Amino acid sequence: MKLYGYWRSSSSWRVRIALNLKGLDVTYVPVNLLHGEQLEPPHRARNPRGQVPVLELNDGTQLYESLAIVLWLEQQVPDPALLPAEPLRRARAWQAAEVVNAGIQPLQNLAVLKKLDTLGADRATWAREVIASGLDAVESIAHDMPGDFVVGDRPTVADLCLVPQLYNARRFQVDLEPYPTLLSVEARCAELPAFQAAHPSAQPDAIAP
Ligand SMILES: N[C@@H](CCC(=O)N[C@@H](CS)C(=O)NCC(=O)O)C(=O)O
Repeated sequence: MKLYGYWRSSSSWRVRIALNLKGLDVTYVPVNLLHGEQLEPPHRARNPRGQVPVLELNDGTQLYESLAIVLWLEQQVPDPALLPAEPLRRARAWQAAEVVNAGIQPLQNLAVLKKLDTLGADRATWAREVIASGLDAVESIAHDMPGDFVVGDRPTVADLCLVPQLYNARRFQVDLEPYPTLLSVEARCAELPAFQAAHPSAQPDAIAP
């Protein structure tokens, strides 16, 4: 399989973690978002939205939307499960993932920030506000669920979404002090090789700071 992604793309990072946790090897194909490669015809043919990630399956089928990709992976390789079996835990994991996937990331992705620039808006203040508001919700979910990870003792789709979002929050200098549970989950994730190998700095297209 091939994963079309970008080193610092949080959605690509989610899929990299899922692939690593499930022990799946893929060929990583960088798409340079800063050069606009995502908007060029070859990538639009893979994803008409002009976004990464795209997972290309062995038969050439292409999947986009990171959570749809995670669902596909979950059915191909059920163990380790990224969606808990217990109904409440499963719903909470999905809830936390959706807060990030639908409630934070689309409001402060590259395309939105560029649009804000054209409107003369303060992109950093906007990003900080939407990130903090979403993290407030995820902190409350994680705080109420026992375990080392967002919803229990094993990483789930919620952790896949959380870890890249915290990295992104730091880029925007969001104050993370109000999120002690999330910081402790992040530290636990950072101990796992699957998370370490998925980190942006470990990707072949990473740009040195
Ligand atoms: N909901 C989508 C979001 C995909 C997305 O926003 N990708 C960003 C990178 S994280 C992107 O490709 N941005 C390119 C652009 O905005 O031009 C997913 O989860 O896959």
